Amino acid sequence: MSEILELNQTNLPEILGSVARPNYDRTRVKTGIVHVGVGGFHRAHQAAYTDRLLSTGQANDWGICGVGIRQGDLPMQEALEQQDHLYTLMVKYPDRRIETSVLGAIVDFVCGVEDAEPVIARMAHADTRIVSLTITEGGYNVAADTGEFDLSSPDAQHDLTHPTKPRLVFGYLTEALRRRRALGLPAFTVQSCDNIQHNGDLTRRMLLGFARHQDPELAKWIEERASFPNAMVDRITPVTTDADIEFLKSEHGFHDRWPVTCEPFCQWVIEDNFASGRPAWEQVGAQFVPDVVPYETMKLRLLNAGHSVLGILGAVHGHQTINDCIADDRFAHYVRRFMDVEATPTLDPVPGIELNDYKDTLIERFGNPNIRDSVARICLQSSSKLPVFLLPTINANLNAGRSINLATLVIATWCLFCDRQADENGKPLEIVDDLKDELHAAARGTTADKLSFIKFKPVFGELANHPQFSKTYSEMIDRIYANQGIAAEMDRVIKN
Ligand code: CS2
Repeated sequence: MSEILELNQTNLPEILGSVARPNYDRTRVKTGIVHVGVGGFHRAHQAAYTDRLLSTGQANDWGICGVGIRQGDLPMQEALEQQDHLYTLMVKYPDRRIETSVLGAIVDFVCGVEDAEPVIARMAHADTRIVSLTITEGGYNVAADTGEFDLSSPDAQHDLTHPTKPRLVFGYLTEALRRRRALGLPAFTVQSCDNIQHNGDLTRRMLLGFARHQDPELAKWIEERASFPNAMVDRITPVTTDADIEFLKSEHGFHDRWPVTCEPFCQWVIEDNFASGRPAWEQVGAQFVPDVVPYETMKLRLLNAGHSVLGILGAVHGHQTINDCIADDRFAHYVRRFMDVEATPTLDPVPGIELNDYKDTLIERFGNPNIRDSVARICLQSSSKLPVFLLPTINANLNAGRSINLATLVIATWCLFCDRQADENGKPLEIVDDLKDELHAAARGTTADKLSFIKFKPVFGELANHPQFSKTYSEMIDRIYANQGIAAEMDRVIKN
């Protein structure tokens, strides 16, 4: 076998012609976007759109500089640095085809872990017009009780008094904006690309919440000059596996330390509210709309909730992947019923989208046998997902007197998961969640008090006090704790 090439700019021409690669001169690309939180999703989504736009030859101002501000970002920085920030996108089709391209939109990477200065300087640089974020829910530092910026967190306290040595993204943004104001530069757009409801509004509230306490004058300037577009982001991006890395070696003869895999589907619906210009992402498939809310609500309540339905029920039943769940007719039928009977009645019409088609596409996407998205990934951090994906649907249906059974079984099964930490065949299931201990303790209380789990207010709020919900839930708990199996309970719920 011939030598395996390391992926980098020098070796790029040697890589097999079947692999697409940047057709633009990366040395001429300026970094108009600074992105915090370079993980799989950013690389399969925003950076992939941007790569395609750079390929048109008319967007040279919009390269991306990756930023890491946490210890956990270092492995990605290291991998990318060794390959001149090139990486491979492997798009996996249902017919088992894999479309392989090397992307070049990330042209630089700076890290703030040891020294914040290079990151602040890059954000404050005249070329920077957008700072975008995929920092996950936890990165927004929201106080659970008020929904406002959590000033009491140790990192927030630190950042308030150490403006040039920030730890939180909001400390970095504030300092960079302070410098821009001093230099007479325009403010930038802060663009959240996290899968969070009203992500732009949340970012704005958190940044201003922080800045007002550090420098009220500056906060006013930010409020007037910066912008925070909301967006709905969508592309299923499973965790990269060693098999993906091996595939590139054996099929294409090169070594990428950290490729990213994803499905063919890709969607980005963005509010057109950019303080200092933006790439023409609409030329490569993004959609700019005046109001993102109907799109994001549809996505959270159908796609993400659908994932949680399959992920939690599937994990306890013993399925490994979302496509395994869809290959099981009972699960495919259950999730579609959930979408039709419980989620859809809570949605407003979405401009340009026929919900039945959207749901058909979702079932196809979930069923893609090549994507092998693990139920474990879906179950990660359920304590921050379910209050956004599933509980609003339950609450809306309770208020309207509609069915809640399909969704309630997911909550009861999540209790069993957190209590037993094993599937029905006795195989261990791990709770990977910031509230792991609290969830386990609440679930363990079920034998003494059937409602113990749902009395955990940081996740469920007042739901346990709702008579219809607590009745439905406790009857389900009785049956599934009697070890009759999740499948039997799913059948019972579908029949009723
Ligand atoms: C998933 C999402 O984490 C989850 O529970 O539902 O990561 C989902 O794959 C993405 O939002 C798709 O855009």
